[in-house]
Parts: sequence; C-alpha cells; structure tokens
Amino acid sequence: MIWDKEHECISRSKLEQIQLDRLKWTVQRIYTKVPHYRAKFEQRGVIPESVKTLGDLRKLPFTTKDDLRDNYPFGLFTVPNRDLVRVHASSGTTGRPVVVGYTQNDLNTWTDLTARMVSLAGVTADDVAQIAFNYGLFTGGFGLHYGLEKAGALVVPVSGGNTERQLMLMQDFGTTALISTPSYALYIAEVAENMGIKLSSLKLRLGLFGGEPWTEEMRKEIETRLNIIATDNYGLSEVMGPGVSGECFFRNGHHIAEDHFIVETIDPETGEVLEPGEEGELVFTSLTKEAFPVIRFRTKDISRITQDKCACGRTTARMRKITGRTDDMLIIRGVNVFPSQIESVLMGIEGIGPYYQINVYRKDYLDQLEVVVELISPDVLEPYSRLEELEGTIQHKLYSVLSINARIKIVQPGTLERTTGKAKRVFDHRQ
Ligand code: DLL
Repeated sequence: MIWDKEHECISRSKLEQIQLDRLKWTVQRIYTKVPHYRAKFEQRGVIPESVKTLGDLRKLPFTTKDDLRDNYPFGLFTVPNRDLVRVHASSGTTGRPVVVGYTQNDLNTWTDLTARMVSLAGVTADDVAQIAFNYGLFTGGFGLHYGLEKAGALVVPVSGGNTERQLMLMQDFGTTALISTPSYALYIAEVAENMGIKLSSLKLRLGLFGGEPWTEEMRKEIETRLNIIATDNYGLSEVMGPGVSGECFFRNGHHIAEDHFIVETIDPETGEVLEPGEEGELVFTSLTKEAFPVIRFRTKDISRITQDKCACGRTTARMRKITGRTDDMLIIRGVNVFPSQIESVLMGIEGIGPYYQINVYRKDYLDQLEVVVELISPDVLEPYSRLEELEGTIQHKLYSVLSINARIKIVQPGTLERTTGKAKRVFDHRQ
C-alpha cells in the first residue's frame, strides 16, 4: 500500500507553491522544445516569463485533441526518440490515433501515481489483483499493472477477453480485486451466472473500474451482482493514462493527483474558467511529465471539482463522477440529452437488464430517439400484454427526465453486444 502523506495531505498553500514551480518548469520546457507550442504562445503574445502566478495559467492557450492529431505521431514530444522508453495511444475513434510517449522518469511517476490511486481504493499486499484491461497501446493494462505491483498486490495480468478463463482464474487464484471497465465487470457477472458460478462464493471483494462513464445506478447493479465494493478511477492517455484521479474507500469523489496535474473546469462553449463546484469541461495541465507535457488539455469530460477535505484525511481536490462528454451530448429536437441520464432511468426499472443501446435517427426532418433494452428473462413478458405495459413504463420514466418521447424496443436476453473493453452504446444515425 502506498500512502504519500506528504503530498496527499498537503496544505493548499504548500501545494500551490509546488504547482507553481512545476508549472514554470513545464512551460519553459514546452516553449523551448516544441515548435507547435511556441507558435501558439506567440499567437497569444505570451512567453514562459508571463507565468508568475498560478492564475497566469489562464493566459496560456488550450490544447485540443486536434493539436495532438495534427502533430502525429511524435510532433509534441520534448525529447528525441532515444530518450523515450514507451509509447501508448488513445483508444476509440477512427483515423489517426493520438500517440503519447514516456521517458523512464515518466514511467516511474506513472507507477507512483497508479500505486497511490489503487491504494486509496483499498488495495493492499494481501490482494490478488486480476487485470482484465487490455494490455497494448491502450494505457489501461500496463498503467495499472506497475502501480498494483508497487502497491504490493499479487498481479494477475490476464488482459481483456476470454471471460470463462477469467472466471476460472478468479476461482483458482483467489482473486480479490477486479480491474476492468465497469461494462466488462457486468459481462463477467453474466457469464458467471450462465456458468452456474456463485459469485458470492469467490474471494472477490473489490472492483477498480474506469475507462468509461458509468452511473451510480450501474455501480449498485455491479456491486450486487458481483458482491463487491466498486470504486471508480479516471484517467486519459493524453494526460498520462489511469492514475490521474480515483476514489478512496469513502467514494465521495475522485482524489486528483494535484501535485502532478492542475485541473480547471471551463465553460465548454466560451472557454471561461469556472469556480470550484461549478460543472463544466475538465482541463488538465501536466506538471512533471518529461516526454509529453500537456498544457491546458481540453478533455471534453464533464464534472465538477471540490476542494474540501475528505473523510479519509486527504486534502487534494476531488472531481465528481463524470456525467458525460461534451461530444456525447445528443441534441434531440433541441433538447440536450446525456446518455448517463438514460442509463440512470433504465437501471431503476424492473425486468430489464443493464444492457441498452441508444439510436438517434432523423425522419421527415424530425429527430427520433430509440432506446433498445434487453429483458432479464423471456418470462418477464408473461402474459404477453406485459410488453405494452413495460414499454409504457420505460417511455413514461424517460419522458419525465428528458421531456422527449422515445421509441422503446424490447429485445430478448443476450441480444445486445457485450464488450470486454469500453462499451459503445450510442449510435447517432443523423450524421
Ligand atoms: O481510458 C485511461 C484509463 C484506463 C482510465 C483505465 C481508467 C482506467 P483513454 O483510452 O485515452 O484512456 O480514454 C480516456 O475515457 O477522456 C473519458 O472520456 C473516459 N474515461 C476514462 N475513465 C473514466 C471514468 C483511458 N472513470 C477517456 N469515468 C476519458 C468516465 C472515463 N469516463
């Protein structure tokens, strides 16, 4: 277990001094070593010496995913390839991936931060930690691997997929902590149930889930089905990977590694910096990264930050669970809809499972929302008149939250795609 009391329980004034020194170092580094940043600074009329206080961060330009893509693959690195020891790439979207690089020092820092993060979630040397994140260009597998080892856990690096084998290892090795996306954890539960494995008979006690958004309702479902405590952790390749923030045992917001990152929340429309507590887009600046520092990286992730002390004793700022992404928000007939709102509603309805799909179409110039849900068992529709009743209930509950009439499609158990990584649930067919 890693408990870096000096930095995790630091006073705000001390922290701010460390942040300022490290910010100056980072700004100097990117200005002198990365032509792209230098040009952006010049456009705004700023030089490294313009940063005298933490408030001066606001003078600096934002960095977006497009900046990273335009400099594919290594254009924003501050060191030559011979000083790099690892690259990873961001997941998802089509086209050129975003490539991120690490020096040996960067990997050491990353290991320290993931070790801290898993420790605050409750992992100790007594744990057997099964990593069901993919190992590869995705940062999930390798990122958590070294942190868990450093925290002293016995690591089972099984990677994603092959769910029956995952369950066999859980039984045979006495796995106590599962490390995966929340959607994969659900799928593991489902396969266990189909195989007749009683999850309560396993030693599993803790889940460290991240890599994708999930609601509190989904957390409850996972905790009940897997018979564990489920914690959330957050990170992104551009900023480092997992280890940027994570929940402690009190699960009252994610502690952010503020001695390594400055977080701001901004209004995604105007770019204006918001006050603590206000919901907006998270923006991260790295403070200690050597190979691939980022300045004011716009994550598109929506959350809010609080700075009050946590019951666990840590003083670092906390971010609330991500409620969505600015590019996930659907505008349907002029109404803003976040997939997380739909998930919250569906998870509270009896008879349907945690799998769903959201389709948006345009028909005769009108947007149509379709929500596909799965029955937990075909028996739910006995007698058949229950179908209309169930559709009506879902439609009504969605309407009360979204003020939109959705078309509900109920499908048989096992119809919707299961995932071993990040779930894709939203399909906007209008583009
Ligand atoms: O998903 C890093 C990671 C791996 C974090 C394992 C936690 C555990 P990327 O593939 O670059 O990196 O995707 C980053 O995933 O901007 C969020 O939109 C989303 N995301 C990650 N963690 C969470 C979370 C990894 N706990 C993108 N809640 C981010 C909600 C999350 N969204």
